[in-house]
Amino acid sequence: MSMNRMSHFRPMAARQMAKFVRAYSSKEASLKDVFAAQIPEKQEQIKRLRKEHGNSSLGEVVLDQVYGGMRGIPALVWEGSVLDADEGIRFRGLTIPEICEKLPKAPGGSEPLPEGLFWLLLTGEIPTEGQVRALSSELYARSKLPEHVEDLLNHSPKHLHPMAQLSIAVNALESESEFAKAYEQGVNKKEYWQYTFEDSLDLIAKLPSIAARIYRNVFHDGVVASTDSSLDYSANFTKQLGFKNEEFTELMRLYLTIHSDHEGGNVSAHTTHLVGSALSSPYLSVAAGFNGLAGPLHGRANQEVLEWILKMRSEIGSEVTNEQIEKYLWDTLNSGRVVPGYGHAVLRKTDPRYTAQREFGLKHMPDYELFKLVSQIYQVAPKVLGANQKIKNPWPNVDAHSGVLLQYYGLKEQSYYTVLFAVARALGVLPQLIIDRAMGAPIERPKSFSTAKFAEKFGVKL
Ligand code: HAX
Repeated sequence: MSMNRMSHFRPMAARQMAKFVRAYSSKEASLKDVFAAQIPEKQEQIKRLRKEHGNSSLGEVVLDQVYGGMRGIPALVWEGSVLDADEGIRFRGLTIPEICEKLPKAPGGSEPLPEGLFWLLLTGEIPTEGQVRALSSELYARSKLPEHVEDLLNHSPKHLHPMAQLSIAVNALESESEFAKAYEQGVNKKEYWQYTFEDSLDLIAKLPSIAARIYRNVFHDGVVASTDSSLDYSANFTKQLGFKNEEFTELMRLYLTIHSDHEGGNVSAHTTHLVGSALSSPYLSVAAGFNGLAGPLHGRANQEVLEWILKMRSEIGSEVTNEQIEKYLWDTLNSGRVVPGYGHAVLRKTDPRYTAQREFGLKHMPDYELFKLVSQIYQVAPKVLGANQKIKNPWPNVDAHSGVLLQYYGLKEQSYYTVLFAVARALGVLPQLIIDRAMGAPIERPKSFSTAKFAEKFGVKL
């Protein structure tokens, strides 16, 4: 947005609000109109809830939760999705099969368009086909990278992990932040959400171009294909990565949709929210979230899984028996490492994101040897992990499956996999950042105590 466009924003006066509401009632209303029209009612709902229940208890917090990574403490507001331990994720109340059915598809495609999921997460509404096409075009129009970001990536050493390169590039986009510029000019806090919205769309639009540049620079010839205004977000992304297979694009649509959001407490979502609560721009907030996603216990598990599977194959050979898998699992556990792709801080059953990817595999590559190996590990691993009482969830998570699907289509560089996760995660964390700014969410500041203080509280002498 230019300075000219910026000067159009003033505190949302009744006249402007009426315009948003009028636009909202049109069937082809833009995402911004739809969201803007919802704000007063949502603000009112929160105000009423807090007025009536501001002092109601949400339960007790015990010491183990404090030392145990804050597991289960209800301490965050996250509108886009809620995670149930047994059922898995629901996006605005819809399960993965439901969103796969209801969200608009590409012409001739059968997987959901992630642009549609972004719309759903921000507004709680399923967009029309026309609205999603308009959003795809808008993202296309915003996708060009500033030269200095391209230069930074082109000068990054190839051995620098792709996630570190991604983080650098997203931080460098701060130069483009309309939110940061508006804040510097003293914009009214009621308008924060509008600049956050503009930055969020710009960032989402530019992420595939950044990710593709990293991929082409690190693993290929450094040449990134141009985008095409007639294509959707995922099709332009796979084009830029250098892939021509429509089935791979379908996988990307599913992949970006199901990796987007997993409620607010996971490291990448919580970090984005936390940093954003200090009114850092969407670029700085999301870059911080990506740094968390890069950890092996979180998003990087998708890289670790592939490495773990490939190592198993190189040690045992391509014909692997269940007994050999069991031994390999025990060897991993006994050497004090985790089995990547298994376990979860909240889930207590097979992750439906794993199941969605398995179904894609069954449809498109049932005889692929690595797909079959993942299925075979699924038969053995829960029993081995379940034998260890302290592991609360022996079932596979999203990362147990994603890598082999990518391998099948030729995206074989596993150190790149978390970058794909990151592109998807931005679609989940940015709606909440926009909502936070529209609802006037405060800076986050929980209370901490030293161990000595906790002991003193319980009358324990250390
Ligand atoms: N392999 C070995 N040990 C495991 C394990 C696994 N897959 N899952 C849990 N454990 C261990 C924990 O390390 C912990 O051991 P210590 O008490 O010695 O520290 C113990 O079992 C209890 O852990 P938990 O309560 O069951 O699980 P947490 O909530 O502490 O941790 C993790 C959840 C996802 C981090 C964990 O299951 C794990 O490390 N899994 C492997 C890595 C992985 O797949 N991460 C991706 C998760 C999904 C995600 O965020 N994707 O991005």
